[in-house]
Amino acid sequence: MGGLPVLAGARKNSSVLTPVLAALQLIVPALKPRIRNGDGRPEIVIVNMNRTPSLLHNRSRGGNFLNVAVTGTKSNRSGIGARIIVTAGGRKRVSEVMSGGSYYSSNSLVSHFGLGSISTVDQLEIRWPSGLVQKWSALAVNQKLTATEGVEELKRIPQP
Ligand SMILES: [Ca+2]
Repeated sequence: MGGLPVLAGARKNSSVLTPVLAALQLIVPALKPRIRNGDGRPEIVIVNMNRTPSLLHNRSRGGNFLNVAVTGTKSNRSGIGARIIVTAGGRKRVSEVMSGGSYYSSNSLVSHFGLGSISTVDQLEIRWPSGLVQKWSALAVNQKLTATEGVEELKRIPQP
């Protein structure tokens, strides 16, 4: 792999991951057919100091999922601090949009919810930093939704 350790899979739609994957695909064209973003199996990219990046390729079988991106209007545009609550299969899953993780690390601004064999999301709730709370119900799985603060309609992007 020409100095690029591929340890485990990758996808294209993450705002953080996309530029890194584009760079990786320029470096190692052989990776291009194998790296797919938004397939419900997230990858991890490690940007090593003074060395080539490492890609942790997710080769798991995967299951159903929902990816949620947010755009603030009254709150900050990136939606940092928004709390996303997904209720499905009798359980609640919570994610909070954060700008960073630990030292020299960053998280995707798109929240990923793994749902296994669950085929419908009962409810999606977003609690915006401004205090606004929005809810949607009966949503399909295996798609990326983009919610804009204060806008009732969700932008839907089917995923491969
Ligand atoms: Ca993937």
